[in-house]
Amino acid sequence: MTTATVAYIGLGSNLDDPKEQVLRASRAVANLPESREIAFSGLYRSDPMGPQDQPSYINAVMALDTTLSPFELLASLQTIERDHGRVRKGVRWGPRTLDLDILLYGRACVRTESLIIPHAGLAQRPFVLYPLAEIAPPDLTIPGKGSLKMLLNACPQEGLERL
Ligand code: ROI
Repeated sequence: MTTATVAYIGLGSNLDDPKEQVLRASRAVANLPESREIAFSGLYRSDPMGPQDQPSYINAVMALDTTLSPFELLASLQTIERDHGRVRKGVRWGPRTLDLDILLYGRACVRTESLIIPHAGLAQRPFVLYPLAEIAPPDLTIPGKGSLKMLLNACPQEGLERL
């Protein structure tokens, strides 16, 4: 028997009714094979990190119990992104209809071209840390980055609005 791992998925959108995009995507993630939703954070609105000439974002975080491998999970999330109208334009940090990121996969550390776990930007992003803190155990530590509490203390909630 394969034991399930708790993976945390970050969801984000700033185009085509972002709130609905995030909610629709959360249902698709919850329906993935070999996977069960454990928790879903509230929705958060924030100004774009990066180029400012784009709409504000809606973000949330989901906890998923899964026996999919990190790479199977990545492939599944990319399929959902495509099915939900994401078009990859060349613009770095440009607007997107749907962004699904593996933030954490148990205590795994993965470092490849296509996948980095824990997610590289996690520690600097209030729109990831605050929804994560809503649904994660209070004593969560992020492999290689320290305790979630410490990361929250170093990352002001400023500009992040819980809907
Ligand atoms: N900014 C916010 N507020 N939320 C996001 O999800 C987000 N995603 C991105 C970039 C463009 C870095 N900025 C973001 O990919």
